[in-house]
Amino acid sequence: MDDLFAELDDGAPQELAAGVVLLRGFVREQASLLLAVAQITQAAPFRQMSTPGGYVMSVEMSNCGALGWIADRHGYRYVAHDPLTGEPWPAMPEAFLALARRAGLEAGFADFSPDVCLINRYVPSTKLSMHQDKDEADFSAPIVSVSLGLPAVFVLGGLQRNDPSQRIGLSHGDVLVWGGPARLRYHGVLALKHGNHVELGACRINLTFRQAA
Ligand code: MD3
Ligand code: FE
Repeated sequence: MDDLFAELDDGAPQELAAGVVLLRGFVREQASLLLAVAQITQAAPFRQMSTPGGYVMSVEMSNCGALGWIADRHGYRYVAHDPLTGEPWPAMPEAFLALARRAGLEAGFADFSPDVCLINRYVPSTKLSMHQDKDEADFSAPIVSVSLGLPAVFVLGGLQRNDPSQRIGLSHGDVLVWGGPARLRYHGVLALKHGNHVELGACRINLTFRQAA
């Protein structure tokens, strides 16, 4: 497990594969991000969504921004209103936008302008099965992922479901940016291991910034 977290925080962006850039320890405003997540999820509570196939996802999700990603029996899509409350999703905080832009730029993607932040909450044993992120209108925009709380093992596959995969450890404050030739690679998260994070307790939060419209 140790070398999954190799090359911890020497400051430089690491290109793990074409279009996949890891920024170890990139987040400098953890406390304010976590406060914002608490405020957002007070208005738009974390919930487990059901897939069209009838499975309940183990990860709990919420969103902020002009749009939010949802799954239900009809499929996967972006919607402007939270189906739980009927209200528009909470606005994306300026600090979220600034972080996502700064990460995109650092990874070589200028003009990243996300309209969605999907917020994923993992507790021990929560996992995310291998999938592609393909519900966005334009795949030329990258996705920026911010990891907070307990460490997780992220699985990076290829463009076909059965391609070989590699495993990457993601810790509190790490940012992963993927785009270009990597934009449609399969990926997932292994079951979260037990642990206690100083700020978040037995929990991992992942923010994914997307340009959906
Ligand atoms: C590399 N979230 O919300 S983010 C998702 O940690 C999702 O919660 C995971 O996958 C999480 O859809 C992983 C990192 C990530 C996401 C998508 C990728 C890395 C990727 C797509 C292609 C390549
Ligand atoms: Fe994904």
